[in-house]
Amino acid sequence: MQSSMCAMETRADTYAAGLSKADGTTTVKLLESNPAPPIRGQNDWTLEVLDGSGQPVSGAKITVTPFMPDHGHGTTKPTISEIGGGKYDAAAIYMYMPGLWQVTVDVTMPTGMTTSSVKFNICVD
Ligand SMILES: [Cu+2]
Repeated sequence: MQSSMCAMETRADTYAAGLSKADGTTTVKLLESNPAPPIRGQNDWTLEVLDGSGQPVSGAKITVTPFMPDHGHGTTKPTISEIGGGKYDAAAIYMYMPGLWQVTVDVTMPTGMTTSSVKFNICVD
């Protein structure tokens, strides 16, 4: 019998394209995961950064840090590149173990003055 650990994981977000997280006036949207929903293994995410007026933010500095809170470890570092129009590609998000991954997105605004941090809680089987 197949069992899904994630079906029981109440801490996880339900993945949907456009999943949105906010910290203060900054919003980060997970526009798309490839594959969708995210899988155990390699994932590529398209993120969008919006300011307090809902305007896309170009030229932000982004870091993406996956971490397994139950095991106290991370993984390899994703590769970030700016697409334009407030969109950013986070490639090689390598969630190599089944379970809950906290994927933290840290954003430094182009002015360098404002930093924000959001977490996407993703379970992979
Ligand atoms: Cu682990």
